[in-house]
Amino acid sequence: MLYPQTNRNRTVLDISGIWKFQVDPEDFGETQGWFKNLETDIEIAVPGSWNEQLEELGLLHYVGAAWFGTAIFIPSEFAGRRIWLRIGSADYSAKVWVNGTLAGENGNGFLPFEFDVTRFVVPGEAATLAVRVDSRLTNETIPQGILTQDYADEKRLREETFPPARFDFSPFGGIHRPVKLYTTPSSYIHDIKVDTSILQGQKGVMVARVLAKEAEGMTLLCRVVGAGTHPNTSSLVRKDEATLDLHVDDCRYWSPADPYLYKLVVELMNNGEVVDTYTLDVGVREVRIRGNSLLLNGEPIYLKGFGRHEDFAVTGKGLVLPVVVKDFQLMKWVHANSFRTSHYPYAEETMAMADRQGFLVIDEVPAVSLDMRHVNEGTLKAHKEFIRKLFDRDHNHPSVIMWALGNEPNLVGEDGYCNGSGKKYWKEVFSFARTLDPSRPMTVPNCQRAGIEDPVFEFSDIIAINRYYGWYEYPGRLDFAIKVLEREMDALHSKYGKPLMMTEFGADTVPGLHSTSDQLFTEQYQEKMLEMYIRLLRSKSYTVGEHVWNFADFRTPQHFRRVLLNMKGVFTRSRQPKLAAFKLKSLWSESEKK
Ligand code: GCB
Repeated sequence: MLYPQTNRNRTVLDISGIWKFQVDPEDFGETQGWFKNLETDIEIAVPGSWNEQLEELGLLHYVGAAWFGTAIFIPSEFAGRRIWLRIGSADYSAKVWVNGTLAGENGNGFLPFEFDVTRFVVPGEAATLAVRVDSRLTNETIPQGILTQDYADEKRLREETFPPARFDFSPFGGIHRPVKLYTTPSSYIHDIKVDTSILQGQKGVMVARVLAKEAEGMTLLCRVVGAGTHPNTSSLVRKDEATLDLHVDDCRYWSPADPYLYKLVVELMNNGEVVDTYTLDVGVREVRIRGNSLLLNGEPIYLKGFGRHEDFAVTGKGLVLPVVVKDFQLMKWVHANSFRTSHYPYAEETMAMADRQGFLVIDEVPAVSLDMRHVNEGTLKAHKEFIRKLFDRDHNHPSVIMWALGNEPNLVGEDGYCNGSGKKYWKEVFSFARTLDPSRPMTVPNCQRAGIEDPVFEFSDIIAINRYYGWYEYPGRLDFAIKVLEREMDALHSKYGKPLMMTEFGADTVPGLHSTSDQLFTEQYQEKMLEMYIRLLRSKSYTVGEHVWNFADFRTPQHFRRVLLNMKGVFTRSRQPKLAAFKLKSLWSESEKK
């Protein structure tokens, strides 16, 4: 799916802003026709979560349906063009009406969706937009949901959170990314997928698969703009498609040290006229695994960085561009070169910035803490659909060097997971994902509880582990914790013979709390624990990365083990550094792994 862009054939209009809002806990909005007229005085910012914005209306923990409405004006210049309505994300599902008519639905939170709304609007006239967002999750959604009753039924009352969630981040609801109208011509470039590889002698190859609609027999012209030499290529559109091979001599490869982006200009031509244009940023790079190493353009690369969250005070999960910029600044300051989009796809604006800033990204499908006892055919179907849509959205990002197809299955220790349900499930998920993208390594971060027999290890290209020895286990006993960890890492490596990375390790830390001895929650304890883990990881020849949990403190559902936030951030929720930030900065400024 292409990100909307304004160029000589296309126009984008951002219609985010302050919209009308109404919760619908009884779920009668649709039968009462709220999509025709949303009568309310309540206002809300789009993008933004309702939870903290409207806390005073009792919505901090609200999970359910809610309505968003706005009046827009369709510019006269849109006449004769195809008009699209695109929502960057709405969590977790949404139904959209334009001028009172249903335009479509979407069941994939964290992902963009769009509808051709040309027939519902009149250029030069006003129009109304209504969106019903539902933040409820079920056993058949990705992520999976949980109900209050389930904790009792599963005899896990001590684990009950409010609101209930299968994961450790607040289930914020809302329209979380920008809403845009954009136009295309009636014959248009619908999609472009570029695969890149490198050849001996500083040569780069881009293979562009272009999908063009209503364009049978037209010509696609591809031009590369940037360093080196690169002839133009053209191809006829047959059955909506064309594949173009572009060769770049003296190619400047994309890497964290030189995140060089070519511009790939694609033009749809009819009788010598340019009918549509799209310009895509392309980084030429190749990711491989060889032996114990992760290679970028043939060179070993070691990942230093964080598991993160999209989370900020008041705005919740809503996209705030200054926070995106600040977070990249802080990651650069601390000498991180990578991050994982734990535990869901991040905003397209963030992914594009990672391309430009040279960050290596592990892009995660929100199959977080899947409970195999509640997984059924519907869950598997939803999981595959999510993978297909995420791969589709993020295929062209050079920054995306690996997919995480989920996180921490078997968190609650289901019987039979390791030698039964888990193996069958993950085998299916991995082989499906590999048919869609054979070029990138794939993994699923494993939780300690699933142990070293977790079937995800067999299918993963890189062993990814989340470990909290010294925190949830062996609290305060760091020397012992590190010994246990080392034994386990060595056992994993000798069993699977694959590169290993630590995708999570960390300690909750209250800023301002200090101690001269090892004491949980102090800034010294976090600093010491992170350093001990990092020194161990670097002493092993088979490790390829260290991602600290977490970049910044983030809001979680209520539970006695969380004081509003998960406080494992190296930065506070408002992005102030804790002591450990300075330690990481010094450890990560060493250029070599050891
Ligand atoms: C984990 C989860 C992450 C939690 C973290 C923690 O293993 O992957 O979502 O936030 O532990 O702090 O408990």
